[in-house]
Amino acid sequence: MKKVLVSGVQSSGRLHIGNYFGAIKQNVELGNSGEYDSYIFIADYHSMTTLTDAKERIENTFDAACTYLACGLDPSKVALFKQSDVPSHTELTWILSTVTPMPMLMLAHAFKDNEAKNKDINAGLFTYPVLMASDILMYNAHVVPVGKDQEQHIEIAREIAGKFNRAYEEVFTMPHAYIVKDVATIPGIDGTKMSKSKGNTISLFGTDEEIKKQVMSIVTDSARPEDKKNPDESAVYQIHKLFLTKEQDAVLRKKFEDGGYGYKEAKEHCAEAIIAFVSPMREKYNYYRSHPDEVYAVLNAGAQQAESRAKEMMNRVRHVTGLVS
Ligand code: AQP
Repeated sequence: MKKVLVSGVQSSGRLHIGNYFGAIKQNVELGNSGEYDSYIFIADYHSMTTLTDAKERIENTFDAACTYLACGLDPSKVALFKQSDVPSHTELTWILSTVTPMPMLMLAHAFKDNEAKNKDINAGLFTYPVLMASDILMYNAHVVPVGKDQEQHIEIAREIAGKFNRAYEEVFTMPHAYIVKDVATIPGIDGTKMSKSKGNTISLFGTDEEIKKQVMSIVTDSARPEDKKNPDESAVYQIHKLFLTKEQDAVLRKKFEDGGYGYKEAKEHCAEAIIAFVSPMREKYNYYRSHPDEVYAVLNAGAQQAESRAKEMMNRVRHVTGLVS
């Protein structure tokens, strides 16, 4: 039997190059390899913890599907689906929440960060890691390709799986995070982790003008063009190198280290590299955006595949918990 791969992306905003390098790229490569039984979902239930605009959620969900297809995801090898098309994710969430220790959720980063900022925290945000555990355990995932920020959530999913298996029967497989070290945390234009919610993103499929504007806004220090610069402390370098070969990267590093390479010029080169890289994918993206029937057909087929697997799992879970005899 093939190992199972599961991953998701929230439909909480437009996807950015952090989402691409941190997760989407690996999801597409591993999924298309045919080595795994792959389930990639668009996490619209998750997006409800931060987004209350229905039209925006529909648009973001469609846009995420177009993005995955444009990035090369092969729907004949990967079930691409909308999370809420498989409503048993929420039933499993309830069941798993009954074996989840509250203190563990209180240590989750998303909860702690928002609490520290005195933000209004809804119960959905607090129990978000349980929904994520349900997304992963539903399919008995072995591998979950994600960015570094999601590592803790995979740990929580493992804990919950262990608690359930000990309380009832050995139902769930232990999932493993698949994190590529070099791209674990892509910085945003302000130098902190690129995030949809922080407005510090470079859109994956923005127009040339949008990409240029975002890149020209990358925060830099006050070094003059002639000054030597430490590439490892520069978000311009960190972002630009994502689009380079090893050899090109070495040349860019040296330019920063030698001095005589101003930030304005560095940003212009960075924007050119991004635009050259995304242009062919963006053409496909525009194609899918103008062919919604094709996109929804992929999502519907993916949902059927996921639903049939989820049904098997829920039958088992209902039996071992005594919800059905
Ligand atoms: N900056 C990043 N570097 C590397 N990986 C990243 N990911 C997100 N940002 C970076 C990875 O992308 C996948 C999908 O993320 P998500 O949409 O489910 O939610 P997120 O991690 O919370 O992403 P954002 O953009 O930061 O969204 P908001 O602002 O809504 O919280 C995940 O695998 C994630 O690790």
